[in-house]
Amino acid sequence: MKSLVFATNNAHKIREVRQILGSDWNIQSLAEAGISSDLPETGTTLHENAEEKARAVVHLIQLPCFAEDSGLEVDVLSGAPGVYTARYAGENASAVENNQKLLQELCDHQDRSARFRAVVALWWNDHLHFFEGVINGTIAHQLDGSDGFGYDPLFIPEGYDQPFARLPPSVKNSISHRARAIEAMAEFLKQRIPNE
Ligand code: ITT
Repeated sequence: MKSLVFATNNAHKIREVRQILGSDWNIQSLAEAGISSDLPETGTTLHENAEEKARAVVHLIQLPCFAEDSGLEVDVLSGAPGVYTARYAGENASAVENNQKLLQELCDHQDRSARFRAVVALWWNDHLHFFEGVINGTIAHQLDGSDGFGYDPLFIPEGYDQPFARLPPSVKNSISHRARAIEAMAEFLKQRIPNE
C-alpha cells in the first residue's frame, strides 16, 4: 500500500484525511513515524507554515510526507483570523474560546461571509509541491453541533443551512477546503505512482 507521513499534531486532521483518501493510502501520524516533537509555525502565510512543518519532518525522517496549514478568512474582518486561526483568542486558546471571540467580533455585522482555506505542502522526490483548497460559506450566529473540530460549529458551507459540526463527516470530507487540497495532492501523486 502507498504510504505518506502527515506532519500534523491535530488528530482531527488525520482522521479527515484518512477518510478523504480512502483505503488506497496508508496515512501515518507523526507518532506512528516515531516523531514526538512540536512542529514550528513561524510564518506569516499558510504556504510558509505548511512548508515549515513539512521541512521540519522531512529533516527527521527523509521520507515522503506532507503538512497542511489552514485558516478561516472572514470578509468583514479583512481576512482575519487567517494564518492566526488556531490562536485567534490567544496562544493556547481552546476551540470554544476562539469561536466565542469570532462571534464577539461579528456581533454588529450582517455580512457573515467567510471561507476556509487549506494549503498542503508535499515533499516528493526531493521537492516541495503545494496544493490549495477553498470552501466558501458564512459564519452562524451561534454554535451548533458537535462533529468535527475548531470552527465547525460556526461555519455553514455554501449550499447548506447547517454548520459543518451538524453535517455528516462524509459530507464535510467531500466538500471541505481540506478535501479539495488533499484531492489535488492525490491526483498529482496518481500521475507519478505506477499502479500496483
Ligand atoms: P497542525 O499545525 O499540527 O497541523 P493545527 O490545529 O495547529 O495543527 P493549523 O495551524 O493549520 O493546525 O491551524 C488551523 C486552525 O484552523 C485549526 O486549529 C482550526 O481552529 C481551524 N480549522 C482548520 N480547518 C478546520 C476545519 O476543517 N474545521 C474547523 N476549523 C478548522
